[in-house]
Amino acid sequence: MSDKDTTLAPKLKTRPELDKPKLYKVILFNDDYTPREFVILVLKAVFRLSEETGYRLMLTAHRFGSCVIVVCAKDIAETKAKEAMDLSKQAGFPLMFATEPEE
Ligand code: TYC
Repeated sequence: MSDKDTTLAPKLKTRPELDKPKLYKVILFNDDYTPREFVILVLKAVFRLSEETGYRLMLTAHRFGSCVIVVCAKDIAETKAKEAMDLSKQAGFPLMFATEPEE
C-alpha cells in the first residue's frame, strides 16, 4: 500500500460551548438550624415547587447533606440562589444555596 492509498477523514469539530450555553445546578445544603418548614417555604416561593416536591427535596438535603434543586441557565440559577439566601438571611437562618456548572 502506498501513501496515495491513505484516505484522511475530515476532522469533525464539536463546539458544544458555542452551540448551547452551559447549564447550572442550584444546590441546597443542609444545616442544623433552619427549620424544615422554612426550607420548604423557600423552595415553594423561589423555585415554584409544590409542597410535595419541596418536602422531598428538603428531606434529601437533610439526609444526604445536599440536593440539586434545579438545572437552568447561569443567570437564572444565580438569581434564584441569591433570592433564596436573601429570604433566609432576612428570617435569620443560615440556609445555603450554591450554583455550579453541570458536567
Ligand atoms: N436539618 C434541618 C433541621 O433538622 C432541616 C434542613 C433540611 C435544613 C434541609 C436545611 O437544606 C436543608 N432542622
